[in-house]
Order: sequence, then structure tokens, then C-alpha cells
Amino acid sequence: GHSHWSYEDLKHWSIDYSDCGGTKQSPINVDTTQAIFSPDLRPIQLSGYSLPANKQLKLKNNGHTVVLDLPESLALTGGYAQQYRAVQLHLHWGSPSGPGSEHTINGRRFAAEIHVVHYNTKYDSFSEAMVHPDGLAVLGAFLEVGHGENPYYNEILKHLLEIQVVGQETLVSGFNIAGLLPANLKLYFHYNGSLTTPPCYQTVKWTIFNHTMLLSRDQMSMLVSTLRSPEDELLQNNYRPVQNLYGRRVLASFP
Ligand code: 1SD
Ligand code: ZN
Repeated sequence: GHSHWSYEDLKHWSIDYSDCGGTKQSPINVDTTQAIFSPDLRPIQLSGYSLPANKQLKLKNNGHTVVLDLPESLALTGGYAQQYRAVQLHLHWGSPSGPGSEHTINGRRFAAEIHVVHYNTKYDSFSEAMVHPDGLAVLGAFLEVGHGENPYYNEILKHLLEIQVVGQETLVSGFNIAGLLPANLKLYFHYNGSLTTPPCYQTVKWTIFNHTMLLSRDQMSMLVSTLRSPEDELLQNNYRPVQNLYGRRVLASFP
């Protein structure tokens, strides 16, 4: 039933939430040979993303992912014609035996994916914005295993043991949220899609960065094997399969 959707039960999403069966769904596979270079796609600009340590942010296990609430002072400009405010960020991942990004590039799935969710400032709230076609903008970046620890991701990962059980939350000290995203904000793909979870509203302008983020093997293990699900199993493989493009165009900010 409603609010009890799961990744084991994908076939039921469009029964309970009709938009999940729509023609502008996310995630998608990005075929880079089909992406259209659009010189008018300007570099993404993030303002106010560097938060002081005395600013406390809520981090929660909501049963589907780990969510970090963001202050509305974070703004997204550039790249988009409109202005957006940040609401929260969260992650999608696989398991020790397989990758779990939502978007794929030329059929390749990455270890994990971060989503930073924003809403258009022309609306009064996130919940109002999420039902309008121009309501939301989500920034997505891929996470891979590389050499060395990523200190920004540690600011989140070091708290996961405190929120292993669904519904648990803790406080995280402010840090530079932009450090969770690639340093290069010029290279990205752009398309119109949806929330990747029910109610799957088709109100998201997606930006998928071309550069990936590197985490150590231990950091990735911590991400994929710490949180528990509503069934009290490990919360793993919290990604939706790629959806049909139905003729949608994917734009690239670079040739
Ligand atoms: O999966 C998230 C979901 O947890 C929620 O954050 C929603 C926004 O209300 O966004 C989706 S997603 O499309 O950013 N994956
Ligand atoms: Zn997401």
C-alpha cells in the first residue's frame, strides 16, 4: 500500500502511483553518442554550500536512504534559467557484490550516486514545487572506489552507525557541502525527468555530472553495509532500474 513501496516491488509502483508509469521517468541510461551538445548550458553555480561547523544538520535513515537536510540558504544558479533552493541530499547504492547508481552512462552502472534535491524559488515550499513541471532540480554525481579517503563524505559516513535503524536521526556539523560534488561543475548532462521514487512526479530537471567522486574502499563498504531496512535487513540496492526515454533528448554541456 501507500508509503510502503519497496525496491523489491517495482511492478506495483505504477499501480499505487500513476506517474510512475509515465513517459518522462527517471533514472535513464545516458547514451553519450546521442547526447546533444548545447553551448548555452552554463556551468552550475552553487552558493552558500560552505556551512560553518556550528550549523547543525539533521541526518536520517528514512528506510529508503540516508537523508541530510539542507538549509534553504543553499542556492543553485547558473546552468538553469531559474533559481533553486536546496532541500536535502541523499544517496543510492548497491551491495558489496554489485554497483548501485541509478543513472547509467553508456550502460555502465557506478558504485553509488548522490542526489542534491532543490526546488524552484518561484514556489513557497518543496511540497508545492514538487507537483509543478518546473518545480525541482536535482544534481546527481557518481561515486566510485579510488585511492584515499574523501574527507567530505566522511562527514556523513562517520554518523551512519548512529542511524542504523529506520527512523533514527542524528545531528551533523556543517561542512562544505560542495565537496560532495565534483570540482568541475561545467561538464554535465541535462534532461527532463522525474523523482526516482514514488510518487515519481515528472517535475525534475536533472543534471548528471560527467566527473565522478572517489571514495576509499572502506568508505564505500561503510555506505553499502551499515544502514538497516524496514524489514531489518541491510539497506542495499536502493536504486530504480533505468526507464525508457520515450523520445526525450539528453543535452550535454560539452562537445
Ligand atoms: O529518492 C528520492 C526521495 O527520497 C525523495 O528525496 C525525493 C524528493 O522528495 O526525491 C527522490 S530522488 O528523485 O531524488 N531520487
Ligand atoms: Zn535520489
